[in-house]
Amino acid sequence: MEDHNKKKEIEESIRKEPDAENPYTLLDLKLTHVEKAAAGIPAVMAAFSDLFEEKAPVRGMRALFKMNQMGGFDCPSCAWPDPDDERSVLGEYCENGAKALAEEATTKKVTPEFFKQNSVYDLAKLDDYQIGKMGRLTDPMYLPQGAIHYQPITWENAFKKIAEHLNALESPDEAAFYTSGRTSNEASFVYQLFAKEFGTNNMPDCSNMCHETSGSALRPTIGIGKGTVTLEDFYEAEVIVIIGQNPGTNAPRMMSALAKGKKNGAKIIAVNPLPEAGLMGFINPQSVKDILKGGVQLADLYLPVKINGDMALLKALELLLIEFEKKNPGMVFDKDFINEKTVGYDDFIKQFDHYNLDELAVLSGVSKEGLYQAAEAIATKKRIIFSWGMGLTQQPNGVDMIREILNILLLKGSIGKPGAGVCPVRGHSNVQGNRTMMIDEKPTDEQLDRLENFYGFKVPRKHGYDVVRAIKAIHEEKVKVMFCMGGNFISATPDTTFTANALRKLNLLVSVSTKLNRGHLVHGKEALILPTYGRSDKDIVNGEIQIVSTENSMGVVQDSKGMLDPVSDNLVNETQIVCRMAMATLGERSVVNWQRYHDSYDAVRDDIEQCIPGFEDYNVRVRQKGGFYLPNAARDKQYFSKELGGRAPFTLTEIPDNNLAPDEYMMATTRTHDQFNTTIYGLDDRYRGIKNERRVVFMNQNDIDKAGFKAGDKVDLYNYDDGIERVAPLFIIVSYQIPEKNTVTYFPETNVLVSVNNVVKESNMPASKYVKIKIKKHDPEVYKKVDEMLYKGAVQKP
Ligand SMILES: Nc1nc2c(c(=O)[nH]1)N[C@H]1C(S)=C(S)[C@@H](COP(=O)(O)OP(=O)(O)OC[C@H]3O[C@@H](n4cnc5c(=O)[nH]c(N)nc54)[C@H](O)[C@@H]3O)O[C@H]1N2
Ligand SMILES: Nc1nc2c(c(=O)[nH]1)N[C@H]1C(S)=C(S)[C@@H](COP(=O)(O)OP(=O)(O)OC[C@H]3O[C@@H](n4cnc5c(=O)[nH]c(N)nc54)[C@H](O)[C@@H]3O)O[C@H]1N2
Ligand SMILES: [Mo]
Repeated sequence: MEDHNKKKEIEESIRKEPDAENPYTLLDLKLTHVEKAAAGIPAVMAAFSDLFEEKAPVRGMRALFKMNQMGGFDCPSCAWPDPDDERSVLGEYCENGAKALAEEATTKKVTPEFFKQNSVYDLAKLDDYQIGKMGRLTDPMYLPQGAIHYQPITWENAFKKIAEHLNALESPDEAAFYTSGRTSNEASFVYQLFAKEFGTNNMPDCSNMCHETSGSALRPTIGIGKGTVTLEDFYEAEVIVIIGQNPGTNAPRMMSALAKGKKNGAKIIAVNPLPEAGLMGFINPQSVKDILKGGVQLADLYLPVKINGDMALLKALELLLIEFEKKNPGMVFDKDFINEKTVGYDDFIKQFDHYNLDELAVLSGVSKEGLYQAAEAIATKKRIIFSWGMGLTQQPNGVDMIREILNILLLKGSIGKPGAGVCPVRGHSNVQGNRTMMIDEKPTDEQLDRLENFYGFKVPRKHGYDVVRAIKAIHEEKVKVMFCMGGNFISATPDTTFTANALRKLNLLVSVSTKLNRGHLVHGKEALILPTYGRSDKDIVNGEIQIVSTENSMGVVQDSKGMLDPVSDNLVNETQIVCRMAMATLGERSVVNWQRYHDSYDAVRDDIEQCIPGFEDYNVRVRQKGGFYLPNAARDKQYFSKELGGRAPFTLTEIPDNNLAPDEYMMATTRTHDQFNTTIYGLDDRYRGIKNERRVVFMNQNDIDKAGFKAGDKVDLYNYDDGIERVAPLFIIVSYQIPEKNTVTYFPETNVLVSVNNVVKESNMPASKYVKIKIKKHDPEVYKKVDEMLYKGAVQKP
């Protein structure tokens, strides 16, 4: 409660500070201790306190007990799967799931009256934390050209406006349809169907900033762009390598799976520049015994890799495995698997003539002992899982690094068998389902053929814009209308100044949202906000509560049924929004019966079944306890690349040159324990010992000394990619256990430093964990250097 009051006080104090000149202020940073284990009692306390803060204790608590239960609703937070059989009586949720729910269940409202009182200009001056705390959107709102206040609009007129704008375009490719990853399978399917019938594949989505890299590596190698393991596999594994991922914060329920695997004998290896609490230990908040003894140690081995040192580390493991195999032929590699299931083994082995361990150790930042221990841990084992997150996917050579992981698993035959395989841990709760439903800027011909055959209209074949290409196309005014199905485009994307300037050129920006965010404030010439239901809300169509379905990280499709009374009677569900937009825009042109989809999710599911393999008997199986697994040939029968007759190729990759100038540092942008992407729950990062401030930069003490700084100093961060000066003003130096020359900051605040051209090779994702920065003493006048239209994100002057 005390914490809660403190938070309120801060919230109010910032709001009282309307310093229009210099918008950058710091809060009262407090450093506590860095946690050695995640979860435990403080996690439970934190979860409940958020429900109070959102003025939703009773409805929130009732909902918590339904979350991730059979017959309940899918947690809106991460995409970690639920156990197939029994679910914990205390609820299959975690602290961060509870916070996500509190955000959604909040009874605070953003009403037409609110918009009358607050202009977009005033609201944009607030930070993302303050904006998010305003509450749930209650009514459709319209911002006319030149206006600074959104005004109410009827749903019918909103759809008319969208139709007018879309139909006025010279080509359908002048529109882009963005998707964040919470949208259900049903809404996703009709959404992409509409975009294709309208005539474009411009469907940038959050995958383009998240796991596109994983898909780009996995598909050509193992024939499917998804993971190959189930939850059971975690319980049966002998070794689990967690690389570039922070499960304690971002997939907390993964911790119970790791603890169970560990209890069954698995060794856990963590590869991360930061010793994250959730990698080091776990205190199961649902086990009294665990709490009393302070939890279980998780990582048996922690390798403090340098940012982007992972490629050198993986090559070092391979070099050692090759050496071990030479000494003990047949003991380390799975020769039968290599012969029958792979291609390119000889060339792969040959490259290692050029590598030596000393060099690889230096490049990776990990000691030779550490590398030896890791190689020994996997040398004689076959049930090996590699799981990864943004630490790998948001690196310029992320695709190659994931291929290198696959190389190791192929050497060991550790894929498509119990206890073994790849686990890209997805972000948004239905981001994987969105892709299965063909929300993709580059759908395959096979997918398009099926749609075309079923519906009988000519589908566009030209690939569309992904996120980075969409930003550039908007900047060049090649895209004039953007429709966002969820998400917060301006805050989630890189190069905030560039992107903001692009978005302002749009003729129309439409956002389908649950809550107010910066995406509504950095708008086009005209803008619309369309309020919709969240996952936990009752979704009633024709008098009946509907179920929707989602797919988790492990390819399980299951139902989700909301149970909270919506905050307003004027919300429309996402599927109906799409159907009404389609009818308004396409009218007689359409061959699709949109009214049928509008009236029944079952009808949508019946047609998904016709167009997407693996959904046979969709309406029946989705209602079965625990849902159903989608087919996965790599997992089910070790059938990999179709082009190679079912085999998987070894891939040759290179180690990047990561040299930095003496005054340069490498910056990775990450999440705190108190945010969901751009939704900021609070201002702490408990596990890393940070309280009350987000504008911090983690540095190694030696770097701090060498640069003549002290911990606690105020600094400005700069990036100079493409010969442009980008600045993020006013950060506090925090001395941290992090490799030298490496720094970590939080996004979205530092997205302003990520060049739109700093992308991952092949997947074209922003490389937001590989940003070269310079750190300078804070200049009180620095805000004047910031584009006058832009501070704390982006602000448009009235
Ligand atoms: N509570 C909560 N849950 C979430 C989210 C959230 O914001 N909040 N977001 C959701 C989404 S969309 C996603 S994609 C996932 C993201 O989940 P994660 O992938 O865990 O996300 P990040 O916090 O970006 O950071 C990943 C880790 O990468 C490490 N890292 C940085 N650079 C490197 C490197 O060069 N090498 C290695 N080995 N590690 C590196 C960082 O130290 C950090 O521990 O979580 C999902 N779940
Ligand atoms: N620098 C840097 N940038 C990053 C990342 C990083 O690690 N570093 N991570 C990237 C990653 S992994 C991702 S996935 C993206 C996330 O990018 P986005 O998915 O665009 O961002 P979110 O913050 O998840 O979107 C939050 C908004 O979604 C809306 N919303 C929530 N629930 C619903 C719903 O059920 N329906 C609808 N219609 N709207 C809803 C709310 O209005 C809320 O404000 O950010 C990326 N950006
Ligand atoms: Mo993500």
